[in-house]
Amino acid sequence: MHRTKVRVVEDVLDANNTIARANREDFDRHGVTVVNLMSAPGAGKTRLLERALDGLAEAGVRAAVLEGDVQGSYDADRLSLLHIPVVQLNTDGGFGGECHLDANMVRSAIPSLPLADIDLLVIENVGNLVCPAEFRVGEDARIMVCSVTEGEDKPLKYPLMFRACELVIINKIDLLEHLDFDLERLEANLDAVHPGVERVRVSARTGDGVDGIREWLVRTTERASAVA
Ligand SMILES: Nc1nc2c(ncn2[C@@H]2O[C@H](COP(=O)(O)OP(=O)(O)O)[C@@H](O)[C@H]2O)c(=O)[nH]1
Ligand SMILES: [Mg+2]
Repeated sequence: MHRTKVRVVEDVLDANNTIARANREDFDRHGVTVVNLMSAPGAGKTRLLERALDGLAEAGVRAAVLEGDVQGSYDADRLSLLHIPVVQLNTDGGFGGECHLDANMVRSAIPSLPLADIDLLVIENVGNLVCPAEFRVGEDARIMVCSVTEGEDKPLKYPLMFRACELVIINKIDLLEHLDFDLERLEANLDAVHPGVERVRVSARTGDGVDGIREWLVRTTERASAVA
């Protein structure tokens, strides 16, 4: 009985990986670098994108966003103000209100994406600390956002999310003076599950540290297009 359940999960993930590879081929064919942005709900993904994507065109990177939400288009509406292409993907519309994006959902959005006109696609995943890490969607890199209001223990409690990423953004540092939060302890917990993972300390509210994210996005886009 137990073994049957395990088999079903393996099959689902195998099928997902096959579709993720097809997505990746489509992105590569158009020379588009894809970044999967993950976090708990409210960690600041959309606010960070509002900050970090502003000014990216001046750095030579044409960006678009694929916005994943269970329902609604609140974040997509906010990001549209940046005058970049934004495509909304709702998981309640035929996808059962899933708590993460999977490769098939992203595949369904590909015809709506202007792949020929962009260099970078950022996918804002559904806010969740467990499922998004299990489902590759055809991305080149993953960013995990954790905010200082979530507690220092999150890397230890949700290690997969913190292991399955190339950059960790520690957000909301403007709030540190009001909190009983130990940044060094968070970073030590991070190193315990993903030793040496690249990290930046930022405040999407004040803009402190956001240049580091913009530089990382430019670097990652240049590196991926050099390999392609
Ligand atoms: N104080 C503070 N609030 C922030 C910061 N980043 C985001 N927020 C707030 O946190 C809430 C959730 O942000 P949002 O970007 O919607 O999070 P998402 O659900 O991860 O996309 C909003 O009220 C933001 O204004 C930050 O750096 N500092
Ligand atoms: Mg959001």
